[in-house]
Amino acid sequence: MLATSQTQPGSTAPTTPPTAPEPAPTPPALVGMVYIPGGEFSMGSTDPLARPDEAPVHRVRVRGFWMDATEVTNAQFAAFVKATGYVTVAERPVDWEELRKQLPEGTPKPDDKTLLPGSLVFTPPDHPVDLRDFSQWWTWTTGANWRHPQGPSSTIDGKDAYPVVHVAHEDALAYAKWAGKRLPSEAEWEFAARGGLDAKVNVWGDEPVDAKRCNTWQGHFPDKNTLEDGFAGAAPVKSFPPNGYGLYDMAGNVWEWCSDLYRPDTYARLVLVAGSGVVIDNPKGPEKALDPRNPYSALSYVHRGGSFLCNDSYCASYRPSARMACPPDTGLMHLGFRCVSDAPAPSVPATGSQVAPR
Ligand SMILES: [Ca+2]
Repeated sequence: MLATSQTQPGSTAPTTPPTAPEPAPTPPALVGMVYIPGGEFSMGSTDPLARPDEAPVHRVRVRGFWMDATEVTNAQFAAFVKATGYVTVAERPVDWEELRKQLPEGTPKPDDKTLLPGSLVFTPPDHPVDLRDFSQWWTWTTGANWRHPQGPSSTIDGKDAYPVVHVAHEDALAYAKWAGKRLPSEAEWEFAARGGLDAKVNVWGDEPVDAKRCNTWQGHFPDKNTLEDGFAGAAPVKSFPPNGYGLYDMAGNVWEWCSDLYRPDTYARLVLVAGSGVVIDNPKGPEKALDPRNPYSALSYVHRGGSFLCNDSYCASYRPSARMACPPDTGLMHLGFRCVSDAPAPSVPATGSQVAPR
């Protein structure tokens, strides 16, 4: 309009300099997501902190996909529950017939009180403990679930922006289906976590972890948390800087479920089949799980990224290559998820503002 009003009578319309086309608006279903361009990367790690299941390092190619910029929050999960009436695994009575399949044969049925709905809550001891015995700091807590993360007397009031926790794998799948999304594969998760940096130890590069980079544990685990990062437990999403793709909390805060079943030798088996040096295309995990930590469970799914409990003395799993797993019905106070989408790539190449407004 301004250019027209300034046009002199009889003159031709002024030529305006060409401008870059406006990025296409992000579809509502993708708000809060970041487009991760596909590519190749070195999956796994040989870092001194790496565990055997992170080897061998091998080349992997993934296709482009959208990923939630943050862990799924309490507000987002509450919207799902409100819309669907969904009841999480931790809110249902424990199914003894299912549970006994994950226990040694002949395990007696426990007292009915211990089969009431509940989940595992981090209960720090006040003294150093044997780090081989996680029962020293995890307590089965009746009434603990996503609405009551620390137990029945706790709430999520005022914690809309905190990551939802105590979600079992099937809870995460149910949310993803409702949202028109899916869980990421291990390969997609690790590619995204690396933020465009290949073969680095951490999501920010090779510099060591510190309290400004992510929400982990400072001090002596599990009895003394010095709180240098300001958080004893989970932090609101986006409390720490994003990675190179604009993804938050890919290191620490809460663990994140993936779609793949777990085996400690996943990578060795892939390389054996594909051949050494071959780029493995879009791996989706093994057909059957094998989890030495849960030897009686037929299913065990990968989770990634570490949590507010990660500490180098025990579990340096804030590294993007670190792998962990649980049976699908497990809920934990430090385990959540984020989703991905196979929606088409944005029509205009992203220029650093891929994150849609929330
Ligand atoms: Ca995380």
